[in-house]
Amino acid sequence: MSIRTRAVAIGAATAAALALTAAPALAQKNVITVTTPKSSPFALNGIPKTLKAGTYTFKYVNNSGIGHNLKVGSAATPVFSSGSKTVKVTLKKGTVAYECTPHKTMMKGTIKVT
Ligand SMILES: [Cu+2]
Repeated sequence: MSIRTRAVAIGAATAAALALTAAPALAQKNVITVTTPKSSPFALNGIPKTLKAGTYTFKYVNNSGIGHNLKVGSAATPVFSSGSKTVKVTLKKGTVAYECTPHKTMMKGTIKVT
């Protein structure tokens, strides 16, 4: 690595450290909105396939009129049929399962946590 390349690399590392320091102000970024629309009443839309390890608030908006919940890992919202509820969960590296407990044979999936 040349001196110049190294200087650029150190600059990038400093920028990354500053970004980490600023992260708490961006906590809102960790809100994930999940929806079940009336037009697709057994869908769980908006759940990412991958997430970085960390604490997230899943805001589940259920517009279906059918009683659903959102369980991510071991944390779950109550079952409800309209409006929205939130569930906060800390995700660790690995694979995390999510589901709607009353309909877990079809409303389910996994998130890869990196
Ligand atoms: Cu359900």
